[in-house]
Amino acid sequence: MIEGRITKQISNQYRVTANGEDYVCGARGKFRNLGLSPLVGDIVKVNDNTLTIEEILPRKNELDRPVVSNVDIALIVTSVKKPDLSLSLLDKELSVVLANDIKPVICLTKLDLLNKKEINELKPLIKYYKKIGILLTDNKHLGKLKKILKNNLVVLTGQTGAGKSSLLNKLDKKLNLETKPISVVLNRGVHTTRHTEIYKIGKIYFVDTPGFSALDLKNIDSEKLKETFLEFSKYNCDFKDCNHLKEKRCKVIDAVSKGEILPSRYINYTRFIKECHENNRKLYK
Ligand SMILES: Nc1nc2c(ncn2[C@@H]2O[C@H](COP(=O)(O)OP(=O)(O)OP(=O)(O)O)[C@@H](O)[C@H]2O)c(=O)[nH]1
Ligand SMILES: [Mg+2]
Ligand SMILES: [Zn+2]
Repeated sequence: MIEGRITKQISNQYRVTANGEDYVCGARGKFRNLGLSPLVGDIVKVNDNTLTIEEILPRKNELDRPVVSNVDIALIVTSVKKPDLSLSLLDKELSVVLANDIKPVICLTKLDLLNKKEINELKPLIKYYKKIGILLTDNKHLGKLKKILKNNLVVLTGQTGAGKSSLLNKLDKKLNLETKPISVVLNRGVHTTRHTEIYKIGKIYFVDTPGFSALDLKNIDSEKLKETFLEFSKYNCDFKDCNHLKEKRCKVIDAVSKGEILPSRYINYTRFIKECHENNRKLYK
């Protein structure tokens, strides 16, 4: 028996990568009966005589778009200019990623387009996100980035034009992905059906669909959302299940007014929680 990861699906066959070798395998019929289908990303046990997948190890997470399991890191590619930095988008990506038990890593791009004043305005924000425990780096310090991502399964997220493809090209010179200035009209809406594939750049495993849409708070309830605002957890409000909205003597609201919590973080929290409630209401109708 060998243990490896499914790195590609080819109709009802799977490419399993184990110890650097690829095996094309079938799957036991019992999975179908159990309503369980092997997914790209799964860690599986394979019978090396018959090349059949015998066991799927428990998944730590499972994404819909792209369809992939056991994602370790979401690399949130965030440009600081062209397109301009959007803290609401960044906070939403962070929340969705954290709610899916994926570790977020922010990679800032286009820092070269900022002047001194703009850099200085950015510094306290960077410091804040680092302080609350989010890993943050940029597309200049590739050594640091590679070290963070090493041996992990990574999905990329970030808005169009943020520099995802450019970053991958820098990490692997052979890759040569198409990059385009944002002024170019993009062929959105043209979908070519294809299966998710995991490929390797150095010691990093990437999911090939750049643009995991982390923009959906669907399926996240307000309790979970609250947890994704990591910096709130250290405040013990008078009400044990305080939502930090209109409750009296809320220590989070207190911390916002004292400048301990970034105002944009709190504002985004209140917006997202509203979105969660609206989604939940739709669900129960
Ligand atoms: N000045 C500057 N330009 C950059 C940087 N990173 C990327 N770009 C440029 O930004 C544009 C968009 O980059 P892409 O890599 O195509 O962006 P993307 O995130 O892959 O975009 P989509 O594929 O549409 O989602 C290209 O013209 C890049 O050359 C950077 O750090 N600095
Ligand atoms: Mg791209
Ligand atoms: Zn509170």
